[in-house]
Amino acid sequence: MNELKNMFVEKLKTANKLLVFTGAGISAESGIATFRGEGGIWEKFKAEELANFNAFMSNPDLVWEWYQYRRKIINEAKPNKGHYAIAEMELYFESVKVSTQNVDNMHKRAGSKNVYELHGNIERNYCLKCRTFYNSADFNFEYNKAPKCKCGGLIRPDVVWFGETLPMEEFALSEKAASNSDIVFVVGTSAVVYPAAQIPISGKSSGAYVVEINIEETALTRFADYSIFGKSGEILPEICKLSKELKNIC
Ligand code: BV8
Ligand code: ZN
Repeated sequence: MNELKNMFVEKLKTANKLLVFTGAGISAESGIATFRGEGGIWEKFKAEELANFNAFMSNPDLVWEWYQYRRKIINEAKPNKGHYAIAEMELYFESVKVSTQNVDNMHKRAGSKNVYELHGNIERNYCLKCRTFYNSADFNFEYNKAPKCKCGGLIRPDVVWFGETLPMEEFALSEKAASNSDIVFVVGTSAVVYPAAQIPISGKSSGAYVVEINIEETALTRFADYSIFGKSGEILPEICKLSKELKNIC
């Protein structure tokens, strides 16, 4: 075990470029429920019932209400020490990029400058008909009624639903970052949703050192060079502090 740790410290010392790939687990300590864990938001509902286009078209108010419920939780939540540690690490490395599956805006709120949102952002919405964008903050959208655009079209959340393709640019930039990084951190994801879960694997096949941070084993653990089991809100600040020391930045 110690040997692995020493290897990790060595990699951290010499690394210049990092990619941090995150999932719902990094926001758990902000009080934002994950998807698949116990107490996860999908325990009550099935993803198929809500996070897909057909569900929205057949019952727009139900799906809209679910997003309003999540927005309320996210607006009342704050980034946690894990989000802030990733933002701070930008001071100690040539580049730190974040590729997130989360739609909760927490990385940007914590100050991370290069964030690729693979599954969109719950704060943004757009009209199905004329594609006019609406920020949730600008509109006191009604809680449980899917709003209509001035053109009469239905407004939907700007998130990627099941069966929908990911934003090409965010995905391509994440793939490129994974392939050019010395270390790819994989934080708080069950790594079951594709094509997002492909990102760390692309990094690995391009020679990146893959470090997983999770409270339990996942589908990705067997790919990882080093797995650190525990809460990301506790582990990431430790890694940030170690990085600062290793780069002997006072
Ligand atoms: C696509 C946004 C091309 C919305 C999400 C059949 C038909 C169509 C597609 C498919 C199909 N079969 C498979 C697919 C592909 C499908 C897929 O992968 N399905 C899976 C479930 C099998 N993917 C898609 O549909 C994608 N699009 O493929 O398009 C296409 C087009 C047409 C037809 C075919 C293909 C689109 C996927 C995006 C779906 N949108 N969310 C919203 O948020 O409402 S997915 C959702 O899952 C979130 O984005 C979430 O981030 C993501 C991944 O989940 P995780 O983040 O990993 O969260 P999870 O709860 O699972 O895990 C949390 C982890 O954290 C756990 O490991 C836990 O241990 C850990 N943890 C908890 N606490 C902590 C912690 N770790 C550290 N510290 C802690 N404190
Ligand atoms: Zn419109």
